[in-house]
Amino acid sequence: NKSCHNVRTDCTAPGLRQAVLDNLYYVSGNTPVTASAQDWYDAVAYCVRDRMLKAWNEGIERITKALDLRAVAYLSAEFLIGPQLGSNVLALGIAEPLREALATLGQDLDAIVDGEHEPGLGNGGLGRLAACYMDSMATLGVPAIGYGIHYEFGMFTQTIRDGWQVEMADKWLRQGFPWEIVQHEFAVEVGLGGSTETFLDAGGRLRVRWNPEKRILAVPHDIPVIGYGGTFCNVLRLWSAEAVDAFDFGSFSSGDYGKAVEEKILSETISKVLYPNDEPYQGKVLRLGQQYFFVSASLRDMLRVQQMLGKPLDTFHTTFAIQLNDTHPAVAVAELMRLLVDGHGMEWERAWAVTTKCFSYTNHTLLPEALEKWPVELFGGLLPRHLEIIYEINRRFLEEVRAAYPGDEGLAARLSLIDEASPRSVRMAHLAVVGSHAVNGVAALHTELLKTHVMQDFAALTPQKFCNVTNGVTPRRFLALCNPRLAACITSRIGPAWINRFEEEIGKLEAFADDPGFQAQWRGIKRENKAALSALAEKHLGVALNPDAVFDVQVKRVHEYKRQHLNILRVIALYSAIKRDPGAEFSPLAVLFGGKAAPGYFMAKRVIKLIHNVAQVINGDPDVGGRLTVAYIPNFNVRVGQVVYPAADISQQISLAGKEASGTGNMKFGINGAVTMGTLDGANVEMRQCVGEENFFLFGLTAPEVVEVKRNGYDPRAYAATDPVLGQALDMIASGAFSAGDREIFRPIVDNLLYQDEYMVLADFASYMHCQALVMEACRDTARFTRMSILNVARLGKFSSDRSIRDYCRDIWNITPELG
Ligand code: 26W
Repeated sequence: NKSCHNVRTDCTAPGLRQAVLDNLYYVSGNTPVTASAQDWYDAVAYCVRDRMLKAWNEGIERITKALDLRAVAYLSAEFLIGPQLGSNVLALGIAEPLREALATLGQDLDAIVDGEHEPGLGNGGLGRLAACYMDSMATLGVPAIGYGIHYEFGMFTQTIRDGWQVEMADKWLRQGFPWEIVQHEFAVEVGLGGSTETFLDAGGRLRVRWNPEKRILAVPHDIPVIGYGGTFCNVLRLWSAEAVDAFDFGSFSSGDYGKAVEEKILSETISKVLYPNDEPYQGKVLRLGQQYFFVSASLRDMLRVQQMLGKPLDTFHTTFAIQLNDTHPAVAVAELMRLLVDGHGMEWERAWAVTTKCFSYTNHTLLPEALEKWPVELFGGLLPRHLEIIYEINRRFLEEVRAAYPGDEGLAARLSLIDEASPRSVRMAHLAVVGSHAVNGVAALHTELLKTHVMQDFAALTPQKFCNVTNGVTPRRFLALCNPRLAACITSRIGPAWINRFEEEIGKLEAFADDPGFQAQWRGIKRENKAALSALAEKHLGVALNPDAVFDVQVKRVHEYKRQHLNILRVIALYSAIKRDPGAEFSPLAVLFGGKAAPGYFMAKRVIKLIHNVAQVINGDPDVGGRLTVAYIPNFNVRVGQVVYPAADISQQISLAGKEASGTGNMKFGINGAVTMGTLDGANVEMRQCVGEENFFLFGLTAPEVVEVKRNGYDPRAYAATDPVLGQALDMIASGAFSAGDREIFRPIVDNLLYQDEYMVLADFASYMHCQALVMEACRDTARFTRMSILNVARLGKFSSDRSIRDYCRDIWNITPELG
């Protein structure tokens, strides 16, 4: 109806055109003549955001009005949401009219979408998982709020200088972020430090009061998360820290301007920067401050909703199911107890019942060095009241343990929330388990290992708490959006329902696995995607990648347990084989790497340097003649991933069995038609079950074999001595073949492999090389390999995050999705 044409809601091409022009003029102060690329982006982003606001406002009302509704509160220190414009356009279904509208203005929608600088508010898997789950909850109609931190600096930008990683600050807000709405009226104060005191309340009861030394203002920044179809919208609420008072007028008036703003600066450091270390955690007080800051603000926000609904506090768990994404927000258990007991005078037992019914905890790692433990002294200095509460939770918990297992003091010590070894410390995973009604691992193998190793005592004590929810990824961003060619091809055969019913629909593709016409189309698309990635590599790296080569890719954080060095040893062995017999047949292979190393991770940074040096030698060797190419894609992030996954033929998932909790990159590659070369680790195990063993390239020790070999005394040198291919690859590195004769630069890597090799690279090498030969053979048989690729997509329906969210709803949250 043209008469009620509305510039903020109209989704026709002319309406969108007018909206963009209006924004350009009234929001950015520009005309099409003066507008920069950023101005066009902003104008389009605000135009798209306007069209989300109906669903957005209905979403807010839903949570704050419905008395009988249980919402998920997803607590996560990281949300790696990726670029927003493209995914929101997809969800609203306005790509075509918007493209047309922009074309009439001489603008290209794809170029504008590609120009977005993503908010890097996460390290890797855990943060991206949180974002996929937000997408699935909105798509399935699960009312949810994501609570996290509005870091001023996200994940660093990785640049490469002379083969070394160099970190640069990521000031992602420099150009503004059109998707967020600041909600000052919902700001809350958060205390830190100070001491506690007891007092008698009006009813004559002994109560405790915390007198924090300082207070910080937590200000919510809301980002809408709209589901596919555009009708259901949730919110991601990220807290940023501000000084309670802008500055100290006392100091200001007396002329000490520096001191006047000091407090402001100190307060704001809380949300200043994302810690870029995943895994080995560092006991830094600022990190604990960040965790408590966002947890406290979030719980107070939830209690505000509870009170606004007029519901009594002892029904709080009927309003919110609170999910702890790893232990980073685990202090929430103590904070909710404090708010209920100290703040509202609730009896301990009642408060504890409410608390445990609210919380559930997802564990994301088996690595012992990643389990968070805070020295008691540090913890008590920052959160004195919470330490007392944790002691009380522990006292009551150990009383139950001792009643159930009298005389077993070893068991009590192992289960205790406090590690008595010096320095005494708070075990955050134990706090999370005791304070939750459900604990889950992120893949079947991972959950099994949790129950039998890392948490075996807890599993024996409360077996009913433990369950598995295998991770998933959103097929919207990681197929429909990032691989439009393949998406259109799939839709042309099975219709579009796979986009929000992936698990149910994608299997229909299997019928076309051997259809020659479909196969040719499939290969053509892969080739176009490879050409697109090649163009980027050419532009940014000056490396020529042959789109007819097999693209073999490993992109993920750089970690010894993920074994990028196993991959590069394989590359060196292939190179040696070519050098030995340059005339032998060798089908073109491009081996691509990408990923960031934690800035303080010595070995990981040296592995990055090694890969670069190997690349330089191989790519420049005329004997190789371009048949083997190695490239390192810098600054791997969500945006880069969206170009890389669609272009891969082979996905490298080669962690030592028992170390990778799940992996999610494996799934992103798989649903884009890459065939996995991998170990029986994390979700690889289940992916292989789904695609069939003949469509998966397996190698390496199994988790029980790893334990067995280590028990018998693992000696990496024995492998180097008996396998000439391995011995030679190591010798080449050691002798300086990739470092212009410098024998020192990579000595730490070679020595570590020969004398320690904690992640058993040498033990798995021969099996990996054997597997490589099978891969090359399979790739030569085009029809067979295309069939493998199609079947990988068709049979990975289970790995949609929609399935994961349904699992959480049914097994943990007791919530029924409103859609689908
Ligand atoms: C305390 C420092 C720290 C920071 C982040 C420790 C641990 C983390 C994360 C748990 C690391 C992470 O991202 N883990 C990954 O989580 C993914 C989602 O479940 C899994 O797929 C990966 O296997 C797991 O390594």
